Amino acid sequence: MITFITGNKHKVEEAVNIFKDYDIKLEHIDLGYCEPQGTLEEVAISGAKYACRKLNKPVIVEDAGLFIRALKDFPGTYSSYVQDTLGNTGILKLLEDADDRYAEFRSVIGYCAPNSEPKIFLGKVSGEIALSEKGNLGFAFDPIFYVPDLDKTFGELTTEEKNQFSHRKNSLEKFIKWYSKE
Ligand code: ITT
Repeated sequence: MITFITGNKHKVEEAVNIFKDYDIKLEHIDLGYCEPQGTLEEVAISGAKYACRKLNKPVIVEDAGLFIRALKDFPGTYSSYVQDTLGNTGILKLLEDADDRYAEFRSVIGYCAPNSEPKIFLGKVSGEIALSEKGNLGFAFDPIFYVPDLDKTFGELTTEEKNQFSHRKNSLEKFIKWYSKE
């Protein structure tokens, strides 16, 4: 049994959908942990250590973000705050005149079990910032994250569809592969 520590119900829904294909039980707790300012990796490691010590059982946490090349990787580790303040309209405005619209979603899973060192697993997905919001599925930046190969934004994909490509799918799958061998 693994406990996923997050306050984001969309993350839970996606993780449940990914874990269902494997023989690993997942539960979810919204423990709330203090995120230090730092890289995704630093936040994932400290969150996993903290939650594991607190609950005394194996846990995963995830720190994720949207990294836009033309904005020097902004909002990156500030994604959650920027989504709540500037929102998608604000990001579109910042990129109004940008030719380079390349962006990446990154997800780092931090895993920690009692009496062992934490481990991290990175997943990414490449795309572009769309010219306008499209679709109302998914959450946060999904309607402005355009995937050229699909000719769709993440906001136009069901959870099932998003889970075939997403940063979260990639990081969780790396974790699951490693964990299954342990
Ligand atoms: P927890 O820390 O409790 O897990 P959170 O929403 O605060 O939940 P993060 O600290 O990892 O999660 O913040 C990442 C932010 O990046 C998130 O709030 C969204 O705004 C954005 N984000 C991450 N993954 C995303 C995705 O798959 N689709 C759209 N936006 C995403």
